[in-house]
Amino acid sequence: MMYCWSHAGGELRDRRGGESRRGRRNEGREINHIEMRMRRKKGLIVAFDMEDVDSALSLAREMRNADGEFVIKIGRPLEMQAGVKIMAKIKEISGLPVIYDGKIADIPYISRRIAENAFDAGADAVIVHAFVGSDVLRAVKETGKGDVIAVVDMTHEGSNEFLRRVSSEMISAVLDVGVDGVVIPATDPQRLRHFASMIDNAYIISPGIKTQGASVGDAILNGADYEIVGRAIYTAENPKEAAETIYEEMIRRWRSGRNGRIGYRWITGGD
Ligand code: 6CN
Repeated sequence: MMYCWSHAGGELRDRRGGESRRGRRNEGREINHIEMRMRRKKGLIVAFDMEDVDSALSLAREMRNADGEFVIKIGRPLEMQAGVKIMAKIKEISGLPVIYDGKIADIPYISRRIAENAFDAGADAVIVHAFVGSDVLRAVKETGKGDVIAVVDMTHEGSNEFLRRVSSEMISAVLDVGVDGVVIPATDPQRLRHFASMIDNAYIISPGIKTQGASVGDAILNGADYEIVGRAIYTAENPKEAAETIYEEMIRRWRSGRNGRIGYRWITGGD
């Protein structure tokens, strides 16, 4: 049986969302993969893209007691200021799972080395670009050290030039490789809904909320598992409160929207 962290309180849960049990933290092996879809959780990924290391650490500390289901995504701007060791530190003081968002896009050997460095530094998951090809995704997956999340579409205007033309093909390819998660923008809800209907065995994380135009809850209502929010949280006067408020709003919309109209399997059975 595989176990993963319940970020609510350092408990272990079995992968199928079963009972939690305290005190069995290690059992002799690394247990740190995030299992969003399979636990049928809906949650908020807080993007730590700030460059001020003290603010990052202070928000991480506050997030330990935040009300809601949270994951922290560490981006390159913060990593470049603080170094790779920031991941273990943030993970430890927040008690939350950490995604390394290096948007890895290199040859298999280098991509694998970047991912290994991130996992060894405490990341539970890494984000990799799908456009570089299946061999890269396989190389990262083969590390066996954590979740692999593939980018198949992006929120910015320029993704219309090239990337969006091949999103469907990339989704098929990344599912064949067996990635754990997929990044799909919240900014085009119909497209998200369509892609979500193609994805069964991977969780969907969705950026573009608030600052980039999508409303809180848009992604969850269209098949995503986690919404990603950065600036609307870390530039707020009280970032922890902003995270809690956004999380609450997201869950409120999801609860009211899933009565009837939303028929995705993983939504109807959610907890
Ligand atoms: O909420 P914000 O717009 O401040 O930040 C969005 C976050 C950033 O960390 C950005 O790197 O989501 C990430 N993101 C990703 C893919 C994409 O297409 N668009 C994004 O904004 C990812 N991962």
